Amino acid sequence: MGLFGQTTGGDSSSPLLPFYQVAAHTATAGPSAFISNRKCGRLIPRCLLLLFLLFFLMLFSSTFLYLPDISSKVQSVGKDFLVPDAGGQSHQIRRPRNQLPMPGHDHAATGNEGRIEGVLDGKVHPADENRGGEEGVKPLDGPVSTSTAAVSDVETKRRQKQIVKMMKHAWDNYVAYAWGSNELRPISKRGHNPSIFGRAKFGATIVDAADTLYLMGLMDEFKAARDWIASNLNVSQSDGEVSVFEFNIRYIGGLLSAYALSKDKMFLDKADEMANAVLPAFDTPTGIPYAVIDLKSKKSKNYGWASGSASILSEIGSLHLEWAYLSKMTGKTVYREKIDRIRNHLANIDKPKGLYPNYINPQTGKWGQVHVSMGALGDSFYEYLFKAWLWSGKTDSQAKEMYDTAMMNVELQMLKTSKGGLKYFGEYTNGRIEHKMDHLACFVGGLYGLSAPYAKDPDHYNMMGREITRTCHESYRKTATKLGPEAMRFADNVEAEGTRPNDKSYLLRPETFESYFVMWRMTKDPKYREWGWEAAQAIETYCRADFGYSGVKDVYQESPIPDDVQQSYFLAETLKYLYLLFSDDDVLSLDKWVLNTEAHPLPVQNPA
Ligand code: DMJ
Repeated sequence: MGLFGQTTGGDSSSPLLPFYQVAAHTATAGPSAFISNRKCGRLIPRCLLLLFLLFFLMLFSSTFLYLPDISSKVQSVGKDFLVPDAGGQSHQIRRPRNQLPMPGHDHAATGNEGRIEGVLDGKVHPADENRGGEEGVKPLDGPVSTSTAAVSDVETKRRQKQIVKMMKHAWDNYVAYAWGSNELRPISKRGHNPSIFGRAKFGATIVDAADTLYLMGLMDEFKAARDWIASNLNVSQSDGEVSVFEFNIRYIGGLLSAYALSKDKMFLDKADEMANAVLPAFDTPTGIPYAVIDLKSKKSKNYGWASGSASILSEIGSLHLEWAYLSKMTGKTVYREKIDRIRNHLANIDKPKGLYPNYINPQTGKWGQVHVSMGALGDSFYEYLFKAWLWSGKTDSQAKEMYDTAMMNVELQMLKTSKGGLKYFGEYTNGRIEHKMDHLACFVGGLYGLSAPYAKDPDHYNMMGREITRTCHESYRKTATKLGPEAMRFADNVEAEGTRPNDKSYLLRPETFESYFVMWRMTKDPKYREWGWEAAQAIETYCRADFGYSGVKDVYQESPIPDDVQQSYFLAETLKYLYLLFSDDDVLSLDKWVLNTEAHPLPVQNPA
């Protein structure tokens, strides 16, 4: 029986036909109405063939008509839809659902016209090439590479450009939605003014980001930052208590670095003004400064929570680079005198088991609670001992001796190896070790690498640099987002993982990338560039919002909730280290520049 075999002379639309036959008949009656039923009745096989051809023709044309829609969907999903891996295969990346808006939907606009090229170390930075802002800011579109083989120079250059695009996205949205505020809230599109900078809008992101803009050749943006600083950054505009430490590393360090790079004296004058405003914080019997100061009233104090209002080691020990350079550039000895006094006190005081506790009383000069850490409260004290020696042209032997001895003793007391063979620094409290290492401590891998050539046992320092950096990479590798936790713990069944709610955030921190960058420069092992690229893509996937970059609250969740803060150090440090990781060695040569703990480069004095 043929398809139309039962239409025995009756009306083809006869209600007598069974339902399926009416449907079939109607289906062929539209575009193919020119085929007579009679003819079909006689030539059924040929007719069927024709019908099949028509069917495929319809299918093809409808697909064609829908194509633009499909392709625009693929475009809007971008790399998160299909990402080719190193082997050329495709796989899906999971994007956080509901929390972070999809990238690429809205971009803050800044003009791209009138650019000039930046010059550094006699090397011209191709500002036009670097901008990546011409066609709007797009998310990273590169492959997720798991290979540790060296990638080509072209690929490295491409990655570097992608980091510049990230900087543009962070900066442009800060300009559009938070200009003059300290930081940006990238989800709610407004300013964020954390208490460490006082109550006023004091442009922390502008000052912190300026040298990164300069290095990346984003000269229009650098000029906008420069003009804001020249017109608006005045101590008289400050309000409330600022952290002496944060003010130093971000403002004074940022200004000095912008001065060192651009030679624009306005930056030096501002740094001088800022440091001068902080001086009253040092008016203690020991010269050890208080933690916070009201820049207007000049009142200073310590935090009540800090071991009975003690000063904090990392804070009082992270002034040396900036203040020594400031003295040298301004000719004002007062800055140098302040830091020398702190240094001498720390050098001469008795140390429990050779360790430097995190708390010290500025009235008595005695240690507070014996808590020792390479992370929060301790970290950059160790960094500044070594870097002060480097900065001095390797002449500050007191700093180098203190560094060598301090590192020997923290290793003796606090260096541990996990069951799985990961090396880490635990935290020491009165002889007991807590098996926890902060993300903040992840700079230590790079510090070991940087200091290895000058160590008594360079091989040991190199090994430590590699191993601590590996541990930090592991803490990233083990998360759902491939972002590292704020703190990692080690126990019988726990290896480099955050286990408590407060451990699990990622606050756009730079320390792990700092170590990747330094270890790359020191060893040329391509895995550090690969690790940095993996992390950049993880940031792009999980931290990028429509209006900037946000930290996330739980790196172990596939759809982490954003914290809605774009930290100023993300522009000062995180993106700068990633940019430098994909740069040639003569961009901020480590023989000529020392980076402060906020990644603000200062020129080495009388390099050997
Ligand atoms: C930065 O401000 C500095 O790196 C500081 O030394 C530690 N904390 C942040 C970044 O995590």
